[in-house]
Amino acid sequence: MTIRIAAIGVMLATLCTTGVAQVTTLRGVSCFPEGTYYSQRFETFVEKVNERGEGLIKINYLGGAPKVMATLEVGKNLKDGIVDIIGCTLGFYLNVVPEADALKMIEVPVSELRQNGGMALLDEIHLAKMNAHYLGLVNSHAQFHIYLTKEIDKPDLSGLKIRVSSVYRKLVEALGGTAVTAPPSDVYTMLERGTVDGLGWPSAGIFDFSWEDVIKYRVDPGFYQTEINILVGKDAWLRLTKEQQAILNDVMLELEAEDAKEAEYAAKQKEMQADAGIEVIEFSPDAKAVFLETAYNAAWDDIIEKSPAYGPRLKELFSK
Ligand code: 173
Repeated sequence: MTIRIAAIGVMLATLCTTGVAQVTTLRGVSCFPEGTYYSQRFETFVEKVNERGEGLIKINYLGGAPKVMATLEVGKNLKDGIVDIIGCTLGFYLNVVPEADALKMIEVPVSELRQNGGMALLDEIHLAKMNAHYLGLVNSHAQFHIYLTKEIDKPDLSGLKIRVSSVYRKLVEALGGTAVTAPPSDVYTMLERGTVDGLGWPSAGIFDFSWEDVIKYRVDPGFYQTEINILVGKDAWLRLTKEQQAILNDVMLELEAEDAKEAEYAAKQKEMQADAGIEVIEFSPDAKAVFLETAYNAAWDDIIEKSPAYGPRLKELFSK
């Protein structure tokens, strides 16, 4: 009797497995190490889709870079169909979509981009260059900073080597510094050994990499705006039914709607930096104005030079 019940159990389990096999599975990767701050929104996205999409769609989260693949290869792997959905900042896939650099210049609410054609343009660009559908972005509402191991008293980085992603390259160069590209996972050793004298990074997330041990200063003001984009490979997207696509879109919109909490988190992280002994370097009002003007002009000049076709339109749609 017991054996017969067990046998029925096995049969049922097999039937269920056959049902589950019809679920569409997408392979997902984050451009940041698993569990770190800039992976967390994507990880929440994955959890919500898997809950909501049970029996219909499942994201198989493979983990984050550099463990599952090199940071600067995630974008290309999406383009080539090796993975299907990624959470990634522009700086790590600029080799595939140079125009994505403009994402750091978004000054209007993301909801406005859904109305004014900005999102549609981003989708057009990502489809053309990356073979990817632009689902949306999170982690907006916060800014980037320069962090240093050496003190400066004006916006001048002459003689200093600064770790950059493409986000900060032109600014660092415009301020006379030497820009050194490296993924976050390499930065601790570089700071410790003095290979670089600082880095560009947002207000949040430095504790994920223990950089507070080696960083001494944060330069204020912050500049540009952070983002993590959620991108789906075109082939994977087109394989989905309308219902499956709607699950991805709905979860995206939900995360977008609660994204304002990012600003509070950034403020909290700045307090934590102060507690950890990181001092703020603040410029005089004039120097501050020069710093910000340099940051914004260096970025837009570069974006428009890289993409005369899309650059001016992006500027128009993204600026206040
Ligand atoms: O690596 C970076 O400094 C970078 O470009 C970035 C962007 C968004 C969040 C975290 C880091």
